[in-house]
Amino acid sequence: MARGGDRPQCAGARQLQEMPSVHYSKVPSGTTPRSYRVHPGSSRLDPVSAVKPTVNLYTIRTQNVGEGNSSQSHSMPANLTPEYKAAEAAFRQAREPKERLACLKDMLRTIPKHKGTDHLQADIKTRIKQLTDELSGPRKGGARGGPTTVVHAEGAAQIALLGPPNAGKSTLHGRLTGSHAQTGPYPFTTQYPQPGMLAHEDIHFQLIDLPPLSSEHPIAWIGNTLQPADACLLVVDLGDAGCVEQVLDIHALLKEKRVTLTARWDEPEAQLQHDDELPDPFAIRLPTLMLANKADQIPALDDELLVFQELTGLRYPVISVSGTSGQGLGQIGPWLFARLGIVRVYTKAPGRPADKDRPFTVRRGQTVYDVAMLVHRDMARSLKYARVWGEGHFTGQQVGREHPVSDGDVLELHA
Ligand SMILES: Nc1nc2c(ncn2[C@@H]2O[C@H](COP(=O)(O)OP(=O)(O)OP(=O)(O)O)[C@@H](O)[C@H]2O)c(=O)[nH]1
Ligand SMILES: [Mg+2]
Repeated sequence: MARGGDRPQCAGARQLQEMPSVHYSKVPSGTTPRSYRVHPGSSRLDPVSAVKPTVNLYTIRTQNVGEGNSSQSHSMPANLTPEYKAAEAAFRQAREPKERLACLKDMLRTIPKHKGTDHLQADIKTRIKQLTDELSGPRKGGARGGPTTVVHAEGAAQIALLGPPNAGKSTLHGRLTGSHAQTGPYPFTTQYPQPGMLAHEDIHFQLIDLPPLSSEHPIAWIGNTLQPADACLLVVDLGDAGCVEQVLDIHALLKEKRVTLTARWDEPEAQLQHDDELPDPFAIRLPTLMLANKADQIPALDDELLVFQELTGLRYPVISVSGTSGQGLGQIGPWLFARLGIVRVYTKAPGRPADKDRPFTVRRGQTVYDVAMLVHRDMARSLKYARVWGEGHFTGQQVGREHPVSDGDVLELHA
C-alpha cells in the first residue's frame, strides 16, 4: 500500500502490520458473470401485512475479498432441463418457507441425475431437510424451538445489519427504528435477529439487527437468516484497532455460507450465466452500504476510511454516522430508497379517490402487472388494462399490463 508521509494510519491498519497472515490484496479487476438473485413481491406500507418487494435479479460479476465464487460453485456441464431451470427460478423468488420447500422438491425431481450434479443434488437434499425441520416446529418435549432466526420480510425491503462485535449495530438499530435492541460496551451483546422498521416518507424498510459476525463465535444459522434480505448495512467502527482484520474475517465467514457482499447496487436484471454451467441456487448476493460508525469519536475519519479501503480492497459506498449523536442517520433512508430503485404506486377504485396513505412498492422497471400481483393474484390474472395518473401520462391514460410504473403513479386496475 502506498502510504503518504503524513497520512494517518487507521487503527486497524496499525494492527494489520503486526499480522502477516492477513490477506489484504486489492480488488482484482477481472469480472465473471455467474449467477443471479431474485426477490419477489412488493409491499404495502403496513409493516404487519406487508409482503416483499418485487422481482429483482442481481448478477454475480466480480470477485474480490467481498465478491467471489462460492466455495461450492459448480462449473461442470450439467445439461439442465427447462423444468429444472423453471423450478430454480421459482425457488429464487419464493420467500415463504413452505413455498421454498415445494420449489426445492421440484428442483430435486427435475434435476438431471448424473455425476456432474451430484453436489447440487446433495445440497438440495440438505436444504429440504433443513426446511422440513424448520417447518415441523418445536419437537414434542421442547427439544427444538428457541428464538426465531429467520425474520419474515416486511416493508419495502429487508436490510440486514452486519458487522464485527461492538461496532454499534444495535445502537444504530435502536436510533433508526425505535427498537429497544440491547446494547452494551462489551462484544457479543446481541444473540438473535431483531427486526425493526425504518420509516422513509410513506414507506418503511425493515432493518434486522444481528449478532456480530466473528470466527470467535460463528453462527450456524446466519446463511438462512440472510436468505430473505435484499441488502446489507455493514457497520464498522474505524476507530477499533482490529477493524480491518474483523471485516476480512466477516467476508471469509460469509463466503463459507455462500453469501457475497457487493458494492454494486445497480446490477442489471438479467441472468448472465452460461447455459452449460451449473449455477449455485443457494448463493446469496447482498448489495452493501458501509456505515462508518462512531464518527463522533474518530477525528480523521476520512483518512481512516481511505486506509481501511486500501488495506481491505473493499469499495462499498460509505456513509459516516454516529449512533450516539445521530450524525448521518437521516441519509440512510433516502439512500436506500434511491439505490434500491423503490417505486411507490397508489391504487384507486373507479370513481373513488386514490388511497394515498398506503403505497404498494415495486422496483424500477416493474410493470402494471407486477402491481396487480401485489393487489391480488386473481386481479393480475384477469387484468385487461389500467388507467394511470402520474408524471409523463395524460390524466387517466389507458395503459397495458406491461407498462412500467413510475414513483408516485396512481393506478386504476381494470379486470
Ligand atoms: N461514541 C460512540 N459510541 C457508540 C456509538 N454507537 C455505539 N456506541 C457504543 O458502542 C458500544 C457497543 O454498542 P452496540 O450497539 O451494543 O454494538 P453492537 O455492534 O450491537 O455490539 P454486538 O451486539 O456485541 O455485536 C456501546 O457501549 C455503545 O454505547 C457511536 O456512534 N459513538
Ligand atoms: Mg448488538
